[in-house]
Amino acid sequence: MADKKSNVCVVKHWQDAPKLNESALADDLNRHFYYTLGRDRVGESKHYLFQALALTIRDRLVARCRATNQYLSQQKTKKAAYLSLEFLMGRALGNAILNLDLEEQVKSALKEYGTNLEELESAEHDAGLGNGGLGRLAACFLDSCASLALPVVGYGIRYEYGMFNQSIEHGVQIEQPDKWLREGHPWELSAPEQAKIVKFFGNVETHTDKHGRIHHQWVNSQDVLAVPFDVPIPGYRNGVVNTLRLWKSEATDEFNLKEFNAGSYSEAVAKKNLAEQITMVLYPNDASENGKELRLRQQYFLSSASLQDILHQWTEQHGSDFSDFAQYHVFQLNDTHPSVAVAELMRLLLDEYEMEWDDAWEITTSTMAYTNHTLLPEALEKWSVPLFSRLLPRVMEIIFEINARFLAEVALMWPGDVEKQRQLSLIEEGPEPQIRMAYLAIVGSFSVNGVAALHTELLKSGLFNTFYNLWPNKFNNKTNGVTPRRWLAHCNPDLADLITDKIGEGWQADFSEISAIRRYYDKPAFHTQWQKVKESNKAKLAELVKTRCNVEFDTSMIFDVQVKRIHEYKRQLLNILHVIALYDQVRRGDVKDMVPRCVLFGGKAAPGYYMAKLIIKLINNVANVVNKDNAAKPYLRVAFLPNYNVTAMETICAATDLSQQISTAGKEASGTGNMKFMMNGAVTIGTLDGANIEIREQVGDDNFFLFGVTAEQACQVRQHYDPTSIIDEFEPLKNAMKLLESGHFNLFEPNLFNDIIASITSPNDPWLVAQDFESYFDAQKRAAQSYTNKTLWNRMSILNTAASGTFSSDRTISQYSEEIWRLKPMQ
Ligand code: HBZ
Repeated sequence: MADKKSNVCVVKHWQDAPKLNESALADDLNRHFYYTLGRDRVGESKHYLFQALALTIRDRLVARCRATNQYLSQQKTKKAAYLSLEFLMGRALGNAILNLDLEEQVKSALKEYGTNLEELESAEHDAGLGNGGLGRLAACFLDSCASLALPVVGYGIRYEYGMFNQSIEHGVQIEQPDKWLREGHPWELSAPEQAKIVKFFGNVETHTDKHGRIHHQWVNSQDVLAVPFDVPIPGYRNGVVNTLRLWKSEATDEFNLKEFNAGSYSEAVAKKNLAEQITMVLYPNDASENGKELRLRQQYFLSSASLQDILHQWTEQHGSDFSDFAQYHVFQLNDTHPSVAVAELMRLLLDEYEMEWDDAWEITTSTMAYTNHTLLPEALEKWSVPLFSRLLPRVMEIIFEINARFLAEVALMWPGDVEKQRQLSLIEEGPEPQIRMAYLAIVGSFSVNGVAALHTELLKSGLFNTFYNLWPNKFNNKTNGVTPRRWLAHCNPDLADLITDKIGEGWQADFSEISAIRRYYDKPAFHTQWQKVKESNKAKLAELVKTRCNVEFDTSMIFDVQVKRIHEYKRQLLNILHVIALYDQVRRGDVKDMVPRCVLFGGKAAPGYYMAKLIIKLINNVANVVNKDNAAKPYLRVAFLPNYNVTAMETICAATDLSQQISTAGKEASGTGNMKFMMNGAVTIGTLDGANIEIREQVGDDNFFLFGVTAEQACQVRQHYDPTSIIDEFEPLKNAMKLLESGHFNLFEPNLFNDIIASITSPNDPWLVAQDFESYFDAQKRAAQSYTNKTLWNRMSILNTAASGTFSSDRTISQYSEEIWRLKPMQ
C-alpha cells in the first residue's frame, strides 16, 4: 500500500533516474523554453512558457512512469485495463504539480519570467475527450488508481476534436469545433512501434485442417493502424505514474501502394482520410444513441487495439500459454460503449491464438466486468445486424454463436418458455434486427455494477431484472466518487489550506480524515475564516460571470447553481420556472420575504436535441428580461455561463452556496457534480435520486433541502398525471405559467416556447415538472431562509464538507479493486 503518512515513494526505482532537483527544474524550464521550443524571452506568448513548464514537469513524470512500468513488467502482478470511449481530463498542469509536490519549486522558477503559475495554467487547453459525468468519472478513477498505487491502465481514443465549444448567440447555442491539439499536447508520448492493426469490412473464409478443426479467416479486410499515445497519470506524492493510452487511427503503410502505382493518387489519399476519420471527433451525445456507423467503428477500434495490446504483452512473456491469463488481467467496460470487446476478445483468442471455444469463453467471462451508467432506455446501445455484419463480419458470427449458446442455457433454466428466450436474446427481432449491446456485456462479464445504491437496485428490479434472476451474484453496486485532489485541494486552495491548518494534510491522501473538520462546525472563529474563503471564491466566480455573460453577481447574495449537461430529466426547466415564479413575485411587489439570489446555469445540449436547445434559449431569454429590470436587481440575477467544462467547474464548485440536484427521481444514475459541490461546502437542494440519497444519509436531513416524489411514487403518479389541475391549484406556479404563456420572455419571437409549455402541461410529461414544483418551491424557500442565518448556514456548509469523505473516488476505486478487480497495490 502507498505509505500515505510519510509520502514515501512506493515505486522506489524512479529515484535511480538522473537527479532532478530544484535548481534543475529552473534549468530545465530555461532549456525547454530556449532550445526545445526555440523561443526568446522577450515578447513571447505565455503559451510557450506553459509548454516549457509542461515539458519540464513531464520529464519528472517520465522518470517515474518508466519505473512504474518496469515494476509491472518485472513483478507478476494482476493488472486492470479501464476501457472507455471517454476520458474527460481537463487541464493537467496544476494537477501534476500538486501530485508531484512541486509547487514551491515551480513558483521560484517562474519568478525569473515575471509570471505566475495561475497565469500559465490558464494557457492550457482542456482535454475535453468526454461528454460529461461518465468521461469525468474515468478521469477521477485514473487519479485514484495511481494515488492508491494500483496497476491500472486507461485505454481510450485520442480524438482530434473533443467536446464542441459552446457559444451563445441571441440566446441560442452555437457549436464550434474544439481543435484542442492545435498548439500541441505536451503531455503525450507516442509509441508508433507499438501500433496495432484493426480490421474492417471484408469476409470470412473457413477451412478444416487435417485434425478436423475449423479455422476462420477474416479476409479482404480494410485495415487501419492504431497508433498509441501515452499520457502519464501521476499518483498523489507516491512515486507512481500510471498510463492512459489513447489510440489514434492512421492509414496502414500499404494502404495506397497499389493505387499509387496505378497513378490513382486521389483515390489513395481518400482512403487515407477514411482511416483517419475514425478518431477525428467525439460524438457529443450524452444519452441517446444515434446508430451511426462511424461510432461503431470507434467502439471496435478502441476495443480491438486495446485487447491486442494486452494479449501481445502477454505472449511476449508467456508465449501462447493462456492458462493463467485471467489470474493476471481484468477489463472494466465503462458503460456499454466498449462492450464489443467481449466478442473481440473471443475472436482474438479463437482465431489469432487458436484456442477452443470453451477455453476462450472461460477466459472472457472471468476477465470482463461491466459498469452501467444509465436507466434511460434510449441510451442503451443497439446495432443493426446488417450494418454490423458488413463492418465486422467475423465479430458478428461470434456474437451469433455466443447468443445461441446463451439461449440454450436460458432454455434449460426456463424449459419451453419461448417468450423468455425472445426477451433475453442478444438479438432483438424486428424489421431490422438489432444487437443489444448491454446484454452482450452482461452475458460476457463476471461482474455488472451500477453507480449508486438506488441505481443498482433499479437495475436489479427493472431494466436487467431477468438477468438478475439468472445470475444474482454478478450484480453489485459501486457508488461513484470524485478525486479530492482536483476537486478540493487544487480547485479551492484557500479552503484546502484552512482545512490543513486545522486537521493536518493527511486528508489529501486519505479523504476519510476530512470528517475531523466536523470538530469546528460550531466555532465562531472558524466560521469567520470559512465564510471569508467562500466569499473570495464567489468574487472570482462573479468576475468570470461578468466577463463571459456581462451579468453582475453580488457576492452577498446566495449563489444558486445548476451546471451539468442540459437534459429534460435533469430538469433545468424546473429551475428556470422557479426563477420565473420569483420574478413574477418581484413584479407584483411581493418581496418582503425575498432573499436576494444569483442563479447560475451552465451546460451543453447535444447538437440534435431540440428540447434541450429550446431550454437553453428560455434560460437566456429569462436572464435577459430579469437582468434588465431594475426592480429585480436587488433580489434576482440570472446568468447562463457559456461553454461549461472541467475548468469552469473548478471555479464554480468552490464558489457555490446552493447546489441544485433536481432530476426526476429514478432517472439520474448517480450524479458526480453533487459530490464536488458537497466537498466544497455547498448545501444541496435535491430529489431522492442517484447518489443524492447517499449524500443526504451522510450529511443528515437537517443539512440537505429535500423535495419531490420518490422514484416509486413517480411511477404511480404517471398513471393518472394531471398537470393542468396541479398548476391551477398552486398560485406561484399558475402565475409563472401565465407569465411564460403571455410571451413576456419572447416578445419578438411569438410562440417560441410553445413546445416547452406543452411539455409542462402534458399528462405524458415523464419528467413531472409540474408535479414537483410546489415542493421544490418550498424547499427553495427553506434554503433561502437558512441562508439569512449566517451561523446556521456556515454550520451546514462545514458539515457538508465534513461528511463528504465517502464520496472520494479513492473509496470507490478501493471497492472496485477489492471486490471486482482483486488487485494488489504496487510496493
Ligand atoms: O454517468 C452519467 C450519468 O448520467 C450520471 O448519473 C453518472 O453520475 C455518470 C457517471 O457514472 N452518464 C453519462 O455521462 N453518459 C454519457 O456521457 C454518455 C456518453 C455517450 C453516450 C451515452 C452516454 O453514447
